[in-house]
Amino acid sequence: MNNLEHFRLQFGLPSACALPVSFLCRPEPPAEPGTPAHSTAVVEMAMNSILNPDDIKKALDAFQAVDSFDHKRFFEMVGLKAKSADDVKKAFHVLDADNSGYIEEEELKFVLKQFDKGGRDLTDKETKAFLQAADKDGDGKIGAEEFAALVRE
Ligand SMILES: [Ca+2]
Ligand SMILES: [Ca+2]
Repeated sequence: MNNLEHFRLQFGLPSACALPVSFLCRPEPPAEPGTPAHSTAVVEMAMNSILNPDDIKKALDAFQAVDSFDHKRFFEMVGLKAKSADDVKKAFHVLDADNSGYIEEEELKFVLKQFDKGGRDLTDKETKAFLQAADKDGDGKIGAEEFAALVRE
């Protein structure tokens, strides 16, 4: 059931296009061109241009085991901790896959895949711990400042 159908049923309205409210009959607006549709190839290139691919591989290998992820050691191993503020910012933008200006929990779960497409998903436990460590203002997502502070920890 789509939203329109749901709306119609909820308010006991007749079939949508019999309504005088013409906006309800309009088809979904087309997606904005060039927005989300995240290309893995582009992402990989971006992370690889900031960090050494060998370091990324080593770091990902080190945290293969479920629930072994440790963001402090990870950022150190991939070499991000030693990078300039500018590079850390670039990394943040790669991890903010939907360009919302924040790394949300959903993005955090797949954070290792942004370093290398062979990276595993974080478990819910790891994702929550990661978010909690970074989210100093408690809004449930990681801002650029929070990310930079976490990397430097
Ligand atoms: Ca985001
Ligand atoms: Ca936050």
